[in-house]
Amino acid sequence: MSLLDEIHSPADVKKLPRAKLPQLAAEIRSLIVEVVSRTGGHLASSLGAVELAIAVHYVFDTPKDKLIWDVGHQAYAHKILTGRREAFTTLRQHGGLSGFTRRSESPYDSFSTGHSSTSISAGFGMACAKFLKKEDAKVVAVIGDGSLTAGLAYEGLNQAGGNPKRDLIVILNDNEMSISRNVGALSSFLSRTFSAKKLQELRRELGFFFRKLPRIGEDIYQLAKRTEESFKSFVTPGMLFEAFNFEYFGPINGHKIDHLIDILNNIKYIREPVLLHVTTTKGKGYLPAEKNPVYFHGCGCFDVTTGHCLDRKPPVPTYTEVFGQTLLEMAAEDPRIVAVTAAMPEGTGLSKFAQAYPDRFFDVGIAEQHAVTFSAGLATEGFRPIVAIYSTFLQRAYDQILHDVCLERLPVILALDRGGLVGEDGATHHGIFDFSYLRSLPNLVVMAPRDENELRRMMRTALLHDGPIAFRYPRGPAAGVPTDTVITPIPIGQGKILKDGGDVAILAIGACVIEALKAHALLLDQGVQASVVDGRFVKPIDAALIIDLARRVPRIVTVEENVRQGGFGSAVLEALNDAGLAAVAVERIGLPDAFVEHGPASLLRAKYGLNAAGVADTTLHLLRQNDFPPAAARLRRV
Ligand SMILES: Cc1ncc(C[n+]2csc(CCOP(=O)(O)OP(=O)(O)O)c2C)c(N)n1
Repeated sequence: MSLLDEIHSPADVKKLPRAKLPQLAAEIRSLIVEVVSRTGGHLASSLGAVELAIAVHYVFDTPKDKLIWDVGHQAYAHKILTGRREAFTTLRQHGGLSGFTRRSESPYDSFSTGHSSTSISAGFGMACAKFLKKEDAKVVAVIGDGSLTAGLAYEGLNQAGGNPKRDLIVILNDNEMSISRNVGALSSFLSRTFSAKKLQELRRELGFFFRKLPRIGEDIYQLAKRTEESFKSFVTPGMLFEAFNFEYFGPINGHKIDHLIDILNNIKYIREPVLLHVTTTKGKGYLPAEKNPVYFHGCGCFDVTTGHCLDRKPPVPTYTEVFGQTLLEMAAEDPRIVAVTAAMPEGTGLSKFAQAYPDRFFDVGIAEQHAVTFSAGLATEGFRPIVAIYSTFLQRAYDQILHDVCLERLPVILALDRGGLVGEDGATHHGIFDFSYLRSLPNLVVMAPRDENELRRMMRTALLHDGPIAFRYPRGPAAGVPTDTVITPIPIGQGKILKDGGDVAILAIGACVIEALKAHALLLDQGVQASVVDGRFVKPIDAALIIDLARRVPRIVTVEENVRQGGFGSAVLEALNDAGLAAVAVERIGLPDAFVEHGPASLLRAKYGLNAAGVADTTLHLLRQNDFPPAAARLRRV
């Protein structure tokens, strides 16, 4: 019988003798590999944190003591140990366990996560609350070295270190990797652990030597020890955290459960901020993931024996690939083009650009705010920075877009990847707010391509535009249309009528246009002649086209993969209202004023009426409600 069968909560872990814990770790690893091979997920990060999860639950009294996993993508072992072993097979499935930590999922998930670098701030908030409530509980925040590249983490360290009476334990899980190799001064600082280890050996040998010297030996030893302490702080990572008033311990091997437990048992009694530096191997225990941690950071389904990906490669390139390839082509012609990513060169399709133009490529770490203001700086000097960031993560940089880019009309190009529903990563990752949050900013142009050819044209449009401009495109395969060899720009603010029918007009934006075109065919089967318009621009919207259309076809359906409030449909309503056409019947299809759960994107699209059948259904509903046709009862649901 396996040990895991007996583990229903951390209390059961505590019952195990320490000698059994490595076996427990091995069983957890097998379960994680087996399940993630079928569901996809953040394999390498979670495999690296198995011993850490066991040790923390062994030593601390969770959920009374609070445990926060930064990002939450490495918390699979934590889920398995905290009563979710059986449900673990539903990981990232619609209705199943989330791929991140969720307060609504378990009392052991102290904080809901998904976006990085929040753990220290949230943890310190909890520590202060415990202090105010006079509750004797510990707060432990586990953060990766990648997540420690974000400014937010330092804001937390700064406040926590300035209030030494509120104790907080930060565990730095250092695997030298973000999604790709970690970048910047911090990562080279942390990797000085080798010299730290060497230093410890040296200290031991010297201490032994000095103490053996007759009479003066002890004095020399004490002097050397004091000097060494200050010397050590120059060459070890401890210096940084000690400067923040954190008591620093480590670096220790994060796969040796015994050591972890010993040190956690010691530091849990320290009544001031503590940082424990733990070194781990990303993908630990599963060779394919150890060898290729970038691929297995967030992978699809794979064959456990070979580690080979089982997801079929789509027959057409993804939007991300088209973006990356087109940027390469454009950069060859235009030396002003520079590319900026916030720790996601692979995810945003910029790896080839980085290889071809290392001097014109900037990975700034998980620092979206900095990425935008840094790009504003580049733009003031005549460069054309393209900042490629997932729609959901660009939310972090709202004020930088407003204050540093739009206010100054700087020609920064925002490429928002993963716009719309992203699927299994769920509520923290859907890119469904960008139309609304960008549309309110003066001077900013906001576009969304319906297919890859339009994406390329929008990239050309952006490069020719002398001001801030954004385009957003979805996750996954493009539409599969042929692309023009000569890329022509699109006049700013110009939509396009793709089908001209007099019964109803469907105004769509982005990839929804393809669904609208399919809905057009479904409606024709029902005897309905629909116009289909590709809005192309969320801002400035093509008001002239919309008003002209509304005068001819007074029933309008708008379609967008964005929340309904403040998005493309709202822009259409405003344009109609401004033109005195408020009486036109408008139905807006989009996402509700709620957070959308995780699940396959196709399923979510169907659920929220964003696929062709949904668009046709809503259109028929609008027609039924607006006296069309006279024999409205004949209209079937599709
Ligand atoms: C604000 C934000 N930007 C980007 C990401 C995407 N992302 C998820 S995990 C990750 C790397 C985290 O590295 P680290 O903290 O070292 O954890 P590891 O996966 O190496 O264990 C990134 C960039 C994110 N979750 N949040």
